[in-house]
Order: sequence, then structure tokens, then C-alpha cells
Amino acid sequence: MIEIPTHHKKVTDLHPEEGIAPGSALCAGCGGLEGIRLALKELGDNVHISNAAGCFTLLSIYPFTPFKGSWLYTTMAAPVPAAQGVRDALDIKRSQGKLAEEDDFQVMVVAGDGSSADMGLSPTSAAIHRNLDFIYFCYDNEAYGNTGFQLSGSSPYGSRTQTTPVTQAHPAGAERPKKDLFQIWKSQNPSYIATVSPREPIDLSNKFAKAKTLKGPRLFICLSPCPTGWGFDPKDTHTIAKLAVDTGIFPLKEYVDGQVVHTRVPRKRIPVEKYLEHQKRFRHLFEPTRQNDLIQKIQEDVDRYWEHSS
Ligand SMILES: Cc1ncc(C[n+]2csc(CCOP(=O)(O)OP(=O)(O)O)c2C)c(N)n1
Ligand code: SF4
Repeated sequence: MIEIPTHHKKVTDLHPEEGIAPGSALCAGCGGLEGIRLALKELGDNVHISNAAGCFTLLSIYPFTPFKGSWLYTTMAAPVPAAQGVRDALDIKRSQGKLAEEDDFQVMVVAGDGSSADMGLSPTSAAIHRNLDFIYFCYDNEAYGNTGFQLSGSSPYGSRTQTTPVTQAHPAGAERPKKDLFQIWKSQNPSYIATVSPREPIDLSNKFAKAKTLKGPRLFICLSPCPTGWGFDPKDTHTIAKLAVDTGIFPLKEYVDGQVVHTRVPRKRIPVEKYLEHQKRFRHLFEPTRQNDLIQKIQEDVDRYWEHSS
């Protein structure tokens, strides 16, 4: 069993320094931005970010970046091959004695769910197979956000996206279940996988503290409430993120040492409709007529997940 530090107990324990400068071109209330902010607090300054095209590429406007570490912009499918190149270059320098251990970089991919669950999945699988030493941070806004919110493999059943309009023939909007990226990675037995939420900073920070002590492929899936695409007021990001966990729709868990452990188990799960009804992308489930069968299906899927997890 790997001994793992869990040293944060309260928010004031978190690292006071920021790894990302304030002010950005991202939308107000972007949940993913809060997620990466917390991640970088824990990882420190020596982080190389390999960033797939998507919303977060707006963070860096050439020749400036808000990051303390280094940043590389890649195509949607290529952040992992790019990370491999950077890791290899650092390793060569290390082997030549030209880079001290304390000056080495943590190589981190930052990518949306479109890159992570769809376009970049094949090279990612190859890199996990090669046991590439890297962290993968997927900010999961459950669609192709940067281009106007089209369906991705991560879009949940029953959600409206630009490419899954709600019609008489398609009353649910998105008709396929969300791809389970956690399980896809797990099938290759990587060093670490975690789901995190910007609403749970202690849980998130302890998971990054843990991942830092490990080597090899390490995935973070960060639920990223997206006011623009999900359709809610930016001030409600944390409410939405909390409801995702409290309804059981977004389980907080980790995979390490061959075991999956839930790090927060909602004592009494709130009905999923409390989460759904706050967001315009699910409005058609309630108006003009309530679609009980669809809401019930979403509830049953969540109940089934927890029945099999306990
Ligand atoms: C091969 C390819 N197809 C389409 C695009 C256009 N494009 C740029 S960003 C983006 C959306 C990316 O979605 P996701 O990875 O989920 O990240 P998000 O935009 O949600 O941050 C798309 C489709 C592209 N850059 N490359
Ligand atoms: S569209 Fe959504 S994910 Fe993209 S920057 Fe705006 S709030 Fe964040």
C-alpha cells in the first residue's frame, strides 16, 4: 500500500501563492479556471503546461502567459505527444547532469473533454502504455465549449448542446450516456486517477499533493461548471458544483494502488432534478411539459452507479 500524505484539513492550509496571475479572457464564473488555479497552488512553480486548443488557450495571449511555469500550445489531439517531447528533453538534460532535480519540471497536459475523451484519446492511450511520467488535467465542461458548445463524448444524456437540439423526434437532446473517462484510463492501470471539483478545494489539493509524490501517468478529471454553455448565472458556479456532488451525479473518487476509493460519499443523495433544474441545458426536461421519464432515467442511472459502488 502506498503511504500518501493528506496534509490539508482546512482552506487556510492551502498554499498561499498563486501559480496563475489574476485577470483572464475566460468567462466569469468558469469552474475549470478555479480548478486549475487550485491545482497550480499545490503543484508549485516548476510546471510545464502542454495545452490543447480549447477555452484555456485564451489564458495565454502570445507572447504573454499568466503561468509561472512554461506553456506550450498544441492542436486538440496532440497535447500528450507534445508532453512526451518535453519530458524526454528534460530527462536527457537530467541524464547529462545539466538539470538538477530541484529545477526539473512536472509535465502537465491541460485539455478539455473534447480533446480528452474524443480527439486526443488514441495518443493518450499510447502514452499511458509507455508509462509516460505526466499529469493530465481534463477540465470537463461536458462539451466543445470554445467553439460554441457542441456535443462531445462527455456530454451527459438529456443535455441540450448546439449539435443536439431538442426536437419532437429527439426530446432528450443528447441521447447517449457520458463517456466514462475514469474507467477508460483505469483499464490501462495508470499510477493515479482522480475526479475533483472546484467546490471541494481540500479534496482537490490533497489529491494533487498525492499525485505529486507519484510517477507515471496521472489523470485528473475536474468537473467544470460552465455558466456560458450550461446556462446559469456565473455567481452560481459553486452551487452547481456542490449539487453535482450532493446528488451523486459527479462522484469524487480516486484510483491508486489498484483500488478505487470514494473520497466524498453523499450521506443522503439529493434528487438529481435539483441539479438539472438550475441549468438551461436541461430546461426542456421541465418545460413546457415535465418529461418525467427522462428525469427518472437520469435518477436511475445515478442510483445504479452508487448501488454498484458501495
Ligand atoms: C481537429 C480540430 N477540429 C476542430 C478544431 C476547432 N476547435 C478549437 S477549440 C475546439 C473545442 C475544444 O473542445 P474541448 O476540448 O472540450 O475544450 P473546451 O473548448 O471545452 O475548452 C474546437 C472544436 C480544432 N482546433 N482542431
Ligand atoms: S465557455 Fe465555459 S469552460 Fe469555456 S471559458 Fe467560458 S465558462 Fe469556462
